[in-house]
Amino acid sequence: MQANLHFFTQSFMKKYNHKEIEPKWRKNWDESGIYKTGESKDKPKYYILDMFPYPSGAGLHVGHPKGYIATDVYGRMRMMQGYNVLHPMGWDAFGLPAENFALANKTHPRIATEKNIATFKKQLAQLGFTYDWDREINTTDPEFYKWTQWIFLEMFKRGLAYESREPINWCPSCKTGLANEDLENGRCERCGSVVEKKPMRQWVLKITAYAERMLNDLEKLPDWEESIKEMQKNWIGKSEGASIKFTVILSAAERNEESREETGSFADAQDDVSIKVFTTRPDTLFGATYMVLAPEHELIKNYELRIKNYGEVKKYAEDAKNKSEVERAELNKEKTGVELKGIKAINPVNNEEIPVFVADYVLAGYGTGAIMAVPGHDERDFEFAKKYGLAIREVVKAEKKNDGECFSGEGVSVNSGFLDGLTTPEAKKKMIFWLAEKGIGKKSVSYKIKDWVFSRQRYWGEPFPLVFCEACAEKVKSGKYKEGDFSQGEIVNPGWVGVSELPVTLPEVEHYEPTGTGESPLANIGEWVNTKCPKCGGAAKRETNTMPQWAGSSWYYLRFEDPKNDKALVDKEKEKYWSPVDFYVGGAEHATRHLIYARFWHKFLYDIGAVSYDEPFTRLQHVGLILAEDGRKMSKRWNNVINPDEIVEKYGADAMRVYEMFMGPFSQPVAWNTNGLIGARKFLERVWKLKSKVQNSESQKSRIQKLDNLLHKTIKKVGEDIESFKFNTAISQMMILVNEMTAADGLSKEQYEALLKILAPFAPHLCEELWTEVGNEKELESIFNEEWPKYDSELIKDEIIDLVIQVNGKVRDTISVDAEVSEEEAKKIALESENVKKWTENKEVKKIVYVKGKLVSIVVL
Ligand code: ANZ
Ligand code: ZN
Repeated sequence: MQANLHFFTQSFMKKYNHKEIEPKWRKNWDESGIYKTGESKDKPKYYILDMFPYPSGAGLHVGHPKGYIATDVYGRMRMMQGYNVLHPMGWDAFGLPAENFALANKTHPRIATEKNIATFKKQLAQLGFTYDWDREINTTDPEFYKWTQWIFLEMFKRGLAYESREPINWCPSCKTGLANEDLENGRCERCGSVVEKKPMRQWVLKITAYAERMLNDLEKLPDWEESIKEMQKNWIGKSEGASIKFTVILSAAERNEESREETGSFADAQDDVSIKVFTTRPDTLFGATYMVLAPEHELIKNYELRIKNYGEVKKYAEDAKNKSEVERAELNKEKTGVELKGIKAINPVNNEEIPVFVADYVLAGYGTGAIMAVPGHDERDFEFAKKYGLAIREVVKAEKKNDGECFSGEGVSVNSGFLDGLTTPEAKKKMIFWLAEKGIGKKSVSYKIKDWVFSRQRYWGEPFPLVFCEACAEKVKSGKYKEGDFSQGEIVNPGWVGVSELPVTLPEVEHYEPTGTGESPLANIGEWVNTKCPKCGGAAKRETNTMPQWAGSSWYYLRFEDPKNDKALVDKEKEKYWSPVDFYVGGAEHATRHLIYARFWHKFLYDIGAVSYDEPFTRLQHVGLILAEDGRKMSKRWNNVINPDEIVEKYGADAMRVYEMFMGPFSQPVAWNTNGLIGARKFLERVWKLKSKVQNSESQKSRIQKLDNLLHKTIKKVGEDIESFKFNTAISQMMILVNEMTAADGLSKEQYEALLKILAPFAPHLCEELWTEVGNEKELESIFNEEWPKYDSELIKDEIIDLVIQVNGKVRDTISVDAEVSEEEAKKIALESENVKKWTENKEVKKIVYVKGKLVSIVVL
């Protein structure tokens, strides 16, 4: 009999075999369509989104899916909580990475991209995600980029896109212009080359028109991480101050010279020559003892004849152009510069003649590209003045300051005439008032963010829906047209005409390598370039630059709400139902790139009535990197990449999912560790084995009930921890529960099922399997159709607690008492303790304090 029973249990104790379970359940989910998302009005919606990947040739490594697993866990919990969950996936497939890969592998970017997408999709599929693939999108699909072009055109129509020839960042290796957001410490973010400044024709989007709103509306985002909001604030970089005009004159020596030659004064020859500066400290104007121009400042070029040492100045300016902006702005670097001999500026507040320098610590792209230097109160000016022996004047009194140091804080104005005695904020106001009265200055705001350089000289991007027409250019320039003939964009950019028939598809080319001449390879395809002007029917040429990689990703999240719509980028009703994205998860590196661009486009779409909310993402969470076992970034270069396919094959997708969520706090970087993965696998095996403990016999009931306290505590904690993305502590709590369950004599079916339900978001395949094994084997049933378990607040109360008793701050006893003990009772118990009595006998009790559930503190004299 005994032997028989043994045999019986053995045969029922199938081993946990992920290779059998996992594909089976994925097939089952596909067939039941459990993850298909509709707009069911009877349920609350929840839109959870991963930042979609660009499908690189290398495929996924184990770090990539970390965020996807997290959103999957969260989304599954929301499903079980009764939400209609949208959790989609797609491909950000245009742009340099895809194109560089294609070039290196000598394949057309489209073919390479298709292949890469297939690989990514296969790899993602085996991790058991809830993605509804009916909603898959791909930014390189003409049906998708039609709407990217449409948005651009709407911006163009309203004058928010303009053609510019300003020097921009140029990557000599990627052979394309770049936006500021594409740089990392002055280098190309993609290839690491030092970026040059190069004047180029390009399209620019007026993101600065939205700077103020993007800044202010950060306040509408309480569920964004503070650190990311702070990065956006700094990137937008709003400074308030004043702009001030300084008149430029000939230096005294030159003036004498000129009057002798009777050639007239500088001012006669050049009316109103002045330098405009932006300053955040107008209160320090009395301390401005010299001025500095950026090497690119136009006054330098324009006054070649007036600058006595022009050769030296020019050489300095040329050299400066080879330095990166970061290098130039470096606070600690040795300051250099050259005085512009022959001219001076006049400080308007005291009429002093002050020298003018060119120096590379002043940047062309910020403020006005010129500064008033106040060496007494600006660190960089201070260093410069010491080096060149320029006057340093104290005009702000610090409360405490060491001699011979520069004070850049706020204080009280001194040596400043009508400002003396005023605090810095008062003095700023008064000075701005004075400047405005004289007509030489006014309140001014400056932003660090620059308009978005939006064209690339590459093949693999969205074509611009624009043509250039000479005839229309003439009409616009001559002004001989009726109102309504041209849009604002067409007037701002004479000759450029919008193509309203979309999409403008990317033509096939034979050579898609960048030309390097500043023209995209599209420029070589005559039959595509030469076209008809949609406005006047005359001969026209297409724009041959393409859009940057960030274009499609600036609005893709809207398309998931209605991916197949060919009438609009998103249907109004569907948008109202799904938007905004409730939870957005992705890499922190996007804080000042994608997330800035997307907020900008979204606000624009809001303004033109295309969407109904003015912020796209309600909650935002960044993912901490998974590093290689050696603690370095996973990279082919270090040969330390771990491929998820091998992990899934050997340990199973569920083990990998549990492990990645257990590795450490979600937002922190953490190194991969195979032992940890094995630990996760063992945990799942214990859950598997627990099945054999499930019993229903009445006689076991009381013992089984002892588990309920821990079970309900675990239900509570797991729910709360998933909510706040603390997956690691959720899992460790489940491990504690599983240990207790393993040690217990038995376990009820309800208890086991509750465990399966809260573990299911992490280990979906395993839990589905066990769920049917314990008797829920209806066809196409799923644990994810079950309700998320609720905890019983009565059951989570601790019955007995340890009450600590202190006398004059020292612990004298610890007593086990009922958790619900009253204050009066607790005090009584404390005073009656023998250990306590020793310290209170013959003393006067001054005070007794009870801290609920923890402590009685007695003070005696
Ligand atoms: C006079 C002054 C006195 C300044 C003083 C500061 C302190 P933020 O806060 O970053 O906006 N500045 C203006 N344009 C510049 C440029 N193109 N390149 C380098 N520096 C520039 O910085 C504003 C301050 O940076 C401005 O205020 C100006 O120096 C300098 F006690 O003007 B200040
Ligand atoms: Zn035309």
